[in-house]
Amino acid sequence: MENVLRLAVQKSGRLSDDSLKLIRECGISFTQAVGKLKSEAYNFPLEFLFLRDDDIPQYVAEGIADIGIVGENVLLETGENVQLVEKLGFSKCRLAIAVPRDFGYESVEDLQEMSIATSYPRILQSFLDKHQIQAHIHEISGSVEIAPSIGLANAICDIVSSGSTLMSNGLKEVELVFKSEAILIAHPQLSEAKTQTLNQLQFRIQSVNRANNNKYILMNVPNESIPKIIDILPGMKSPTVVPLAMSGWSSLHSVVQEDEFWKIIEQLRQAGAQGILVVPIEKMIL
Ligand code: PRT
Ligand code: ZN
Repeated sequence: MENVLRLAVQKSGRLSDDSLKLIRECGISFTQAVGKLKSEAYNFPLEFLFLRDDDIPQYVAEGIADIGIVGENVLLETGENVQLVEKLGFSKCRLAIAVPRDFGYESVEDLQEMSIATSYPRILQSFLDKHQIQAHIHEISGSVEIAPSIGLANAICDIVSSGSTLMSNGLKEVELVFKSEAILIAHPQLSEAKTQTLNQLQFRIQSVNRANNNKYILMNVPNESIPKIIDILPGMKSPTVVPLAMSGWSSLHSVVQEDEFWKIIEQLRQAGAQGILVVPIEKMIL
């Protein structure tokens, strides 16, 4: 079928579970047989190719896969010509430079003439060029964090998430090079039929991600406090206000972003809101 999109996802690793979870949350059903390289969806024009993450940008650039889910760090490092369709909000991490904890690091100038071990030589080189630093890049494919302790390099440039790997190897983070998250990429010249399927998929992904980032909130409010509460609720111009059986009180319904919710909860209580309920949203269509 000419409208079937072939999606490249990581076979097994940090991106795999969240990538497949997102596809399932989009209402797309499939089975993944152990050890199999390919699979197809039952109820959406989508096929899967399970690959190593490093190969995904090239497969998509060459059109062997139409779309792919990969870390932005991997795309940038490979430099392949693909289209960035959507940031997906999971597998967030950063590429950072770290030095031994007792190194008296003051500024990026301290990297001058250093030897830096990394699996991301291209991204590191462009960071060094931007800051006019001459350093020696030592490319290694794994266990970058042990390079300083075995005398292979003075510093490293590696992916950091919680920071505990750096800490347990006696290193400290000194420069942020690049912030990354999982992204959906596409071949730059998809056919009309495949572009339509991609638009449908992207619409579903956006609805799922929006829902995951927002909560439905309900609270009981004395009528005289309604204007104050509406002021506190970010971005909502007209929340739903429903009268309660008890006179002088209303139930107020609104949608708030989860990270904002924790900032405003205390203000809502102080303004007189009671019985606050926070409910997950399954899909959110704008
Ligand atoms: O086998 P394959 O080649 O497919 O997988 P891989 O081993 O190359 O990649 P994988 O599965 O480890 O990571 C896939 C993607 O997840 C990366 O390209 C990043 O976009 C993203 N990601 C998110 C991470 C991390 N978080 C992460 N913490 N990738 C790697 N790490 C490693 C990092 O290299 C370091 O060793 O975890 C360690 C640091 O973690 P903290 O939490 O101790 O700071
Ligand atoms: Zn890899």
